[in-house]
Amino acid sequence: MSSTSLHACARSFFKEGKGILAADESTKTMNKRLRSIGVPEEPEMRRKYRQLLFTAPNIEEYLTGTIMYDSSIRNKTDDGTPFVDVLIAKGIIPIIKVDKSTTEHTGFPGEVITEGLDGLFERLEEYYELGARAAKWRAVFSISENTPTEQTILANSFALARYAALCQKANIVPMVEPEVLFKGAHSLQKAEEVTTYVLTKMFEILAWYKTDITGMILKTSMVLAGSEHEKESSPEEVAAATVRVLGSAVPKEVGGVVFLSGGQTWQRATENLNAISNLEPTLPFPTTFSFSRAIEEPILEAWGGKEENIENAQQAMLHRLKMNSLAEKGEYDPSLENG
Ligand code: 5MM
Repeated sequence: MSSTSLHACARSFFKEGKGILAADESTKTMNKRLRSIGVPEEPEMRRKYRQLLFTAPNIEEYLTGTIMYDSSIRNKTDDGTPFVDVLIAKGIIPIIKVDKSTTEHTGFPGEVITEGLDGLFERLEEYYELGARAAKWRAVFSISENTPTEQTILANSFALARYAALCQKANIVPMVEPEVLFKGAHSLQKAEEVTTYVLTKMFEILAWYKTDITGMILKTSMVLAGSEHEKESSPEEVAAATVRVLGSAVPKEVGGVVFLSGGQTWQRATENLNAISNLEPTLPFPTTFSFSRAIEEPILEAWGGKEENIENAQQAMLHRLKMNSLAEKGEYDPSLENG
C-alpha cells in the first residue's frame, strides 16, 4: 500500500463522535477479568463475552474499530458467523494485537520489554487475509525514581520501529502504544516529563528506522499524576498536560492519536477525554478514545456470565460508548450518566 493509502486508512479511524474499543485482552488478562466477576475461566466463556460485545446492537454509531486478540479474530458467533464478519458488516474495522506480551527486561529490575517480532510478517499477512487493517503493539514504561531507563526506552522503541515497518510492508496500519503507567506515586509534572521523553525518543527512532509516520496511529496514555499520588489531577490539568506533551513530542503528520484509559475509573477517563477534546483543536492531528477497562468494567459487571443479563450488559456497553462519544466531541456532562 502506498504512503497515501496507509495515511487514508489511519485517518478512517477518526470520525466525529466515534472511537475504538480495545477488546484485545490476552487469555491471561481475560481470565483475570472473568475471575473478578466469578465466571469460569474457559474458552467458551471468553467467546461468549466477545460475542456479547461484537453483536451489541448499534455500537457502530460510536465505533470505527475494535482491537481483537488472536483467538477472537478466528472465533465465531453461535450461528457460525466469524466475529470479523459481524464487525465488518457494521463498518467497524478489525485491529489485531500482535505483540506477545511483556517479559522482564534482563538487567533492568522492575522494567519490562515487549516481545513478538519472530515470524511477525507471516502473522501480519494472515491477519490481513482475516480482515485486519491495523495492528497494535504495546510497550510498557513505569515511573519510579530510577525508571524508565534509557535502555528500556530504546529497546522498546527499536522493537516498535521494527513492528511498525513490518506492518506497513503488509499494508497494515501500525497502532504504536508506548504506555506510561498510571500506577505509582509520581506527580503530574513527572508524568509530563517522562511521557514527553518517551514519545520524543520513540518517534526519533521510528523516523530513523524509515517508518512512515503519516501511516501510523499513536495509542498513548493521558498525562496524569500517579494512582498513589496525594492529589488527583483535575480534568483541566490532565488536558493541559496531555495536549502540551502531544504538541511537543508527536510529529504533526502522524495519522492520529488515540487514548488508553490505563486503570482510571470509567468516569474519570470520560471526564478527562472530554477536557482533552475541548483543547484538541489546537493539535494538528485528530484524537479519540481507545479504552478497554473504562468501557468494559460496567459491561462485565452487568453480565456476570449469565445468559439472561446479555441485553443489560449490551445496554451498559452502549451507554459507555455514548458517553465517550459525547466526550470525544467535548459535549460530555456527568449528569448524563443517570439520564
Ligand atoms: C485490553 O488490554 C490490552 C491487552 O493487554 P494484555 O496484553 O495485558 O492482556 C491493552 O493493550 C489495551 O489495549 C490498552 O492498554 C488499553 O487498555 P486500557 O484498559 O488501559 O484502556
